[in-house]
Amino acid sequence: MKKVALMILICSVMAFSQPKIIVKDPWVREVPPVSKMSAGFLTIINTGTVADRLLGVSCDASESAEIHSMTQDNGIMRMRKVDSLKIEPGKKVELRPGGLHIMLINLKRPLKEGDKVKITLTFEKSGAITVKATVRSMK
Ligand SMILES: [Cu+2]
Repeated sequence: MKKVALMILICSVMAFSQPKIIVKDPWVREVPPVSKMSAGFLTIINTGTVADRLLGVSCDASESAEIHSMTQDNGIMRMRKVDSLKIEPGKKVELRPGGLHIMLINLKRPLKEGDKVKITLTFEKSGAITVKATVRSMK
């Protein structure tokens, strides 16, 4: 009986030591029809007890997608590919204009305000999470 109780305790502790990822407010920037690139933004929240890592992104509206950071080098904005993004427990990471973003490369269709696109985020521990992002105008 005691052994069983201990087992249950260990199992429940293990079950709690997990990341819990919530993806909020996904949206994609509207671009002119000639544009082959756009960017997606969202907030990733980890309400779990251990860190997780965003390993990759994809989008149904573009041939490929990458996680990018944006930094200013002597007044010039530069984008760099980020291999992975660590999401600490109890923390949130915001992807927003001027900072981290999801680069949508080679758009398959024009993105007009109000359109919906699917963005899939692949996490090391939480697996794949797909969200529906709304296309928004920057104006
Ligand atoms: Cu970019």
